[in-house]
Amino acid sequence: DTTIPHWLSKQADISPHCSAIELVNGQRLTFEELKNQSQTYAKKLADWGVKEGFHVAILSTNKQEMIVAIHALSYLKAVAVLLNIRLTKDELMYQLNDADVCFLIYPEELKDKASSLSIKHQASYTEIHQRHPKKIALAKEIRLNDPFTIMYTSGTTGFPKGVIHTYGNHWWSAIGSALNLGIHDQDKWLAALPLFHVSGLSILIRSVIYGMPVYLLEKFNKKAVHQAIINDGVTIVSVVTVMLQQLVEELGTNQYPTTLRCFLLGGGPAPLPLLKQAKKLNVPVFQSFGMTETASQIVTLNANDALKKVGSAGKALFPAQVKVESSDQTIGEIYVKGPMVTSGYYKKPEATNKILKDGWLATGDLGYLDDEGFLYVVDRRNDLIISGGENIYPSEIESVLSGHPAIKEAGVTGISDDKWGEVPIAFVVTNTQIAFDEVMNYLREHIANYKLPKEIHEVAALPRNASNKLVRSQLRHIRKE
Ligand code: S0N
Ligand code: AMP
Ligand code: MG
Ligand code: MG
Ligand code: MG
Repeated sequence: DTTIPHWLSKQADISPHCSAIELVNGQRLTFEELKNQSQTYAKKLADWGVKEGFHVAILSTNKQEMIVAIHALSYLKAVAVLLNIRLTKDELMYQLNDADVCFLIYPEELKDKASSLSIKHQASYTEIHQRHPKKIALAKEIRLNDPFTIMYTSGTTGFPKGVIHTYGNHWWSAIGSALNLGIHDQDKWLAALPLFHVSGLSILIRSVIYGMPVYLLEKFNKKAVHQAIINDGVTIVSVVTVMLQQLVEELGTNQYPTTLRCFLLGGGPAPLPLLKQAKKLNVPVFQSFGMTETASQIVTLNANDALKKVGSAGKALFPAQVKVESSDQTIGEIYVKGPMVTSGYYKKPEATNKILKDGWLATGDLGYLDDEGFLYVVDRRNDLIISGGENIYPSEIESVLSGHPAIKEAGVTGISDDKWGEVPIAFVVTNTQIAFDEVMNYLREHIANYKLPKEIHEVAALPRNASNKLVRSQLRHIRKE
């Protein structure tokens, strides 16, 4: 079991006066300040009752306090359960119960949402600040095998599963990224992606391990990102496709300064026309393939190959491997292996064993390797819809729809969408007549807005195969009839 010094304490020792966090308003926090704030916060959390091994949920937009809270939990050896703020009460309660959460932290403006959740111990950042630091010993070391974070990802069954990330998963992910992109003196990584996804969280971890500032945006806004690149010396920006699209639009016929060296693009497919346009404008896009289970990118295109392999997700990062299993040596399921891959889902050994064999993770995604070993992702895992980088499983929407008394059964599939990439549409067989608005209002109570179907079609029957299983791929054809 490998042990390293606590990474934030270590960075505060090596580069105390370097910037750890920069905000749009010019405010900044050094590593020494971040360490001090996080340690004090840890002692206040301890005063509230948080102990080693406890699961503490954070429901928050990207705020400095969120970063402080995450590091504070590591000083207590507690586990951070990171919640997607767009989810409904039902969806959040499912995750809170499943993850055995007993404490919940949130910013003041999310108080209403938080109080609707039946978690006994809950407090806003401000309320925790008002506590007295308890005199306790904080972690001086990090054991790489210990769990650090849990975040939920939906599954084909419609029930989200908690992906456990150990410190080691995050450590190796950060190292793998550095061995590909390098660490430059002036590096400053912009975080506009939510910190409750590993896309955002991984930026914080890289920051602490590299001694590099995070430029933190509370939420994505194309003008703010543009300005940060032009005026504030941001060198790397993590993006999903819908963000890159908006940024390229904002850029127009201008060029970014040469200080910008990388848009790390992940979280879903990238349309070829967008990649080609970016190439034409000298926008440095690095496509990548990764998932929550791989603690961020695991396959990434590097700078030397970016131009000649447009459309490829690249090669496995240094500590990782990728292979494609197919019967005919062409397109098949993508498997990945490496120390950044999760050891499994929280309390779900069966689901874990299903995807992990001999260290290889079955991604469920389809692709091929070209003759030089570059990965091309051609199709995603079963039925998964990715809208603006957020995952939606048809079964989640179907089970909510069929829970309505007027709806007998439902089928959901994705259609392509200019803005979001893909969006869900639904087909329902009804018992009694029901208005579209009524269905939508009912759905809004149960599922996050980004999951709401853009169309609902009433049909006489759903397409089923010989064994009576719903054939989702045929749904879109019914729509055209
Ligand atoms: C794209 C985002 C920013 C859009 O959100 P925005 O503009 O803030 O929306 P709002 O103003 O809050 O809401 C406006 C209306 O739009 C709806 N809406 C919001 N998001 C979506 C969506 N995704 N799809 C459909 N509709 C959406 C709202 O509901 C609202 O409507 P009303 O008013 O009716 O409620 C935002 O969606 C976003 O942040 N997306 C990205 C999420 C993300 O990070 N995904 C990646 C997850 N994957 C991973 O973490 C693994 C891969 C990875 O690590 C990675 C990924 C990318 C880059 C790098 C890496 C890496 O390897 O490091
Ligand atoms: P998540 O766990 O939410 O991050 O979702 C990860 C999923 O996004 C993967 O399983 C893929 O289906 C999809 N994905 C990630 N990277 C790519 C890529 N480069 N091309 C196509 N799909 C991708
Ligand atoms: Mg917006
Ligand atoms: Mg996702
Ligand atoms: Mg019903």
